[in-house]
Order: sequence, then C-alpha cells, then structure tokens
Amino acid sequence: MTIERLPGDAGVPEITAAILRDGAAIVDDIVSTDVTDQVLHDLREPFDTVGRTTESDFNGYTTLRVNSILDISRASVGLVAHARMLEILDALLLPHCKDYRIGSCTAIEIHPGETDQLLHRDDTIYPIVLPGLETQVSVMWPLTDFTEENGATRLIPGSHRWMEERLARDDDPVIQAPMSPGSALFYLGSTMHGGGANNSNAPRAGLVNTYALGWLRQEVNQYLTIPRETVASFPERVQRLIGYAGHGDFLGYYPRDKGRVPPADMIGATAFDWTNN
Ligand SMILES: O=C(O)CCC(=O)C(=O)O
Repeated sequence: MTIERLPGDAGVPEITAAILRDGAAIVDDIVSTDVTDQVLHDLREPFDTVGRTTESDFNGYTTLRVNSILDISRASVGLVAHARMLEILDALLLPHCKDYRIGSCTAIEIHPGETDQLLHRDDTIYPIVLPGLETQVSVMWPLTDFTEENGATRLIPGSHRWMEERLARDDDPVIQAPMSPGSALFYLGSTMHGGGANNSNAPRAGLVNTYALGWLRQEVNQYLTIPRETVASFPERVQRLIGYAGHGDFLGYYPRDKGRVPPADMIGATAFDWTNN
C-alpha cells in the first residue's frame, strides 16, 4: 500500500478522495518556495533559542520544536491559510462543522541522530470516536527536502480505518513521504504517522498545522499564545481560523449585554450579535 502523490493542479475532489481512501496524500508544488524559505528563515532564531524546550520521549531529544508560528513568522500565513489547502480542508471538514479552526501550528526540525518517533494518531486528544467523523486534519509543509534518509514523515496507509484500540504492529506497512518545499502532505487525525529517524548529516525542517472541527477545543490555546495586536493585524479569514469567531449562532458568540462592544479590529469576534436576535 502507498499514498497517492498528486500534481498541484489536481482537482479538490480527486485530492480529497485520495486522502479519505488512504488516510493521507501528497500534493506537489502548491506554494512558492519563496514562502517556505522565508518561514524557515523566521524560524532560525526561535529554533536555536527555545527549540529544545519541548524535548521529551515523544518529541525526541535531537529535535527542535517551536509552537504558535503565527506569532513568529508573518510569512507563515501563506501556509497556515493557503487558499488551495483551505479548499481541500473545506471538503474534508465542513461536512461535520460550520467552520474549522487551527488546532496547532508546530515547526519541527529533526536533527541528525534522531530516531523514529512513535507512530500515533493526532486525534486521540479528543475522547470520542464516531465512525465516519474525522475531527481533525494535519498539513505538513516541508521547509527543507524530506527524504527517506533524513526523516520524512512515516505513515501507515489505511490505518484511519482501524478500530480505535488497534496500535501499530511491526508487520504494518510503514511508508515515508519524501517531498520538497512547495509541496504538502495531508493526513487525517486518525491516520497513524510519526516523524522519521534522521540518518543524514543535515537537519530536516517542516511546519505541521492541524485543523479541527469548530465545535472542538483547540489543541493549543491560540488566544493566549498569539498577542491580540498580532491577531488584529491578520485578514479576517486568518482571525477566524485562529478562533475569533463563533461556531454557528450560539457557540462562542459575543454577548453585547452590559454595554460590551466587540473590538472593531477583531472582525471575526463580531460574527453574531445576540442583542439583534
Ligand atoms: O515530524 C513529522 O514528520 C511528524 C511529527 C508528528 O507527527 C508529531 O510530532 O505529532
């Protein structure tokens, strides 16, 4: 079994069908490397200063990680809110919610000597499993070349169809997702995956963003990790993805009682006006 690799101009139905069938797919050449190069440049200093603070058995001890990238790299908007990617996410997530949000935005730089990460599902943060309901989708953007040797993401195609209790076994077919900056790997929250061992002599860097159904709690607290002024400087769509919007009419709405006035620069926050209802 493998995962499909589609050209950047493939249709959204073709791409989403591949992701739903195999649990993951690579779409090649959908963003300019000017964007990925700028994001990698913006990440250098935080990688080097705070990248080791997230070391753990799960994250590894030879891997640098930085979270809430929207607070670090303005250029990352070009990946986090990439228009074509959003069309694909619309097709995957909107059947189950009115709108979806960022769960996390994590830059990961795997250094030489790192070993395979434990294969896992991202959606285990949500304590429910409903057949046919995907709670989140992840999008991995390589910022350097991903190769089999340097730790390209490992996945088990078809594992999204396993029962929840089923863990990876030694004889499961693990494949890797080699790709170059400009491409993106999409995988479902229920797909078994993990970072690979880096047996090369150079780091492998990527930005992985997760998107969760809008009625679920976000994995990383976006409100506390991205300063208000930074959020206000983003386009409305990005504000909404960060979480400054209600889900439908009643979940997370902004009550205008007690003379409350929503901040004018936070467009998403004003989505529903209870007093006019
Ligand atoms: O770095 C990768 O390729 C995947 C990382 C991952 O799955 C995770 O840290 O949850």
